Amino acid sequence: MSKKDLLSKIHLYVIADKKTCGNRDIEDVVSRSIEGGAEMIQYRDKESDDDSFLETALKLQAVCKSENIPFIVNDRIEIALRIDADGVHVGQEDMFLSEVRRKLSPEKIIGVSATSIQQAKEAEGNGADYIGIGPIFATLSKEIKEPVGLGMVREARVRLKIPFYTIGGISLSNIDSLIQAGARRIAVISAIILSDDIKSATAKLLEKLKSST
Ligand code: TZP
Ligand code: MG
Repeated sequence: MSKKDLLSKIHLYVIADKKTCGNRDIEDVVSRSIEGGAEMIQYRDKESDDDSFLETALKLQAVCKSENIPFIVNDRIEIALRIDADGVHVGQEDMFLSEVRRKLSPEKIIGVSATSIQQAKEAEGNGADYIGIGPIFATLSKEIKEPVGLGMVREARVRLKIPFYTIGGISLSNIDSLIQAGARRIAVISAIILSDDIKSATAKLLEKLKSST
């Protein structure tokens, strides 16, 4: 399947953030979220050194492979290349998108974070495969200034051609408003990872997304 077809089917993206996992076993967190219906996994870890990042990435990649879902590496492009991950996710402050694209083979997925429509359009024009839009709501998982709010979702819906994942503070308590604003894809950290029942928390969010399409 082409990455475009693949992404068109992916609505629930779970970000396995090492710091948020705390004492929880990240492999177990990922397995349970996949059981609940997570459709793509990103490994995000801003603190570990490359050796331990690599070790964890290989474990999570194996879990994703066995479940046949894409595995995306946040930030560390050299590690993504080394393990032949399905793609990378980069922020505005990371490497130029053109450089990332040059390093990765064309079938690999590149996701880019955007906090404005202008950034999102620019990434789209420069070859991103999907955009992460947010933070939509307040979040504790990333240091941010102001949430971008639902207005940006409405605008993204009209202006972007590639898939966009809304991100930031998304939970069962606000997903209805997000869907109403036009979001069909979400990327989630804490509402899933910090849940007492990861499988069920994932399944409930997926159910909401499914009933909106
Ligand atoms: N980028 C924008 S908001 C965010 C990232 C990585 C954090 C999302 O985490 P949570 O816990 O789902 O709000
Ligand atoms: Mg980054």
